[in-house]
Formats: sequence, C-alpha cells, structure tokens
Amino acid sequence: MARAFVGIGSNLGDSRALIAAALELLGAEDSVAVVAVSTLRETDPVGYEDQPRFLNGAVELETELGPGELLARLLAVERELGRVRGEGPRFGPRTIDLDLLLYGNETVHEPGLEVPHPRLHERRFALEPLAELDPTLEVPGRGPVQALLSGL
Ligand code: PH2
Ligand code: MG
Ligand code: MG
Repeated sequence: MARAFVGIGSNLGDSRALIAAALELLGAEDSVAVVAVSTLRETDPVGYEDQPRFLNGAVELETELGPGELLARLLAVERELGRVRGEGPRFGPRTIDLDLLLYGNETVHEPGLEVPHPRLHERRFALEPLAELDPTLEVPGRGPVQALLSGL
C-alpha cells in the first residue's frame, strides 16, 4: 500500500459538485481508498490569469496502484466527468483537474509521469491544502511543504 496525495481543481461548471463526484469515483475503486479530504478554497488563477477563480483542495489516498496506474485512474475520472483534454489554452479553465502531487517519497521522471508534480513546490494553491492534511509532509528533492510555503 502506498500513500499518495492528489490536488483537485475546478473553475468551470458546478465546481463543488464536480469535486464531490470526483472523490466519489476515486473512492469507488477497490484499489483506492480516500483517507482524508482538505478544505476547499477559492484561489486566484495562476499561469493564465484571464479566467474564473478556482476551487482547490487536496486528497490523501491509500492505494495498491503504482504511480503510473494511479495517474491513469485520475485521468479516467476526469474523462468520466466530461473533461476533454487539448481544448483551450495551457493552464486555462477546466471542469475538473486531478493532479498526482506526491506518491509516498518516490521520485518518478518518465514521459507523461512526473512525481512529485513538477510545479507543486511553487504553487500555494497546491501546497496549502497539503500542509492542512499533514503539516509534516516533505516534497522529495524540494523539502518540507511548510518551508516551501514560507518561501513563496
Ligand atoms: N491549475 C492550473 C493553472 N492555474 N490556478 C489555480 N488557482 N488553481 C489551479 O488548480 C490551477 C491554476 C493548471 O492545472
Ligand atoms: Mg493542474
Ligand atoms: Mg492536471
């Protein structure tokens, strides 16, 4: 069993309902258990500013899936909720976004699979809900989430 953390974001449609549905779908699989869900918070868009504010949070999972399998499952849940990739600008608006932030203490660099998430250390909207779930978390190669937050 591995402990993984997933970032959740939405800024199109009924964001709260979409996030609730995503959590439901994630937990419905035998090989994935939802252990804890952070508070959801409204955040200013980062990377592409001309879009609605986001609703962001994070979820702690216990899973038997490997990191690549878990990422595939996250993308499948996004699709099940109607997200179509490749539409609109990079960093632009989205109905549901599930990002694999941390997978245990593992570092993975493979085409299509980067763990920790390559922009996690610079994103307050991802670090804050992680720190809420576990203030002692560390981002492999980057340091404690608390220190990363203080440095922003
Ligand atoms: N996601 C992005 C780009 N910008 N900004 C906020 N506030 N929250 C997000 O989840 C977000 C973003 C790309 O995934
Ligand atoms: Mg994202
Ligand atoms: Mg994503």
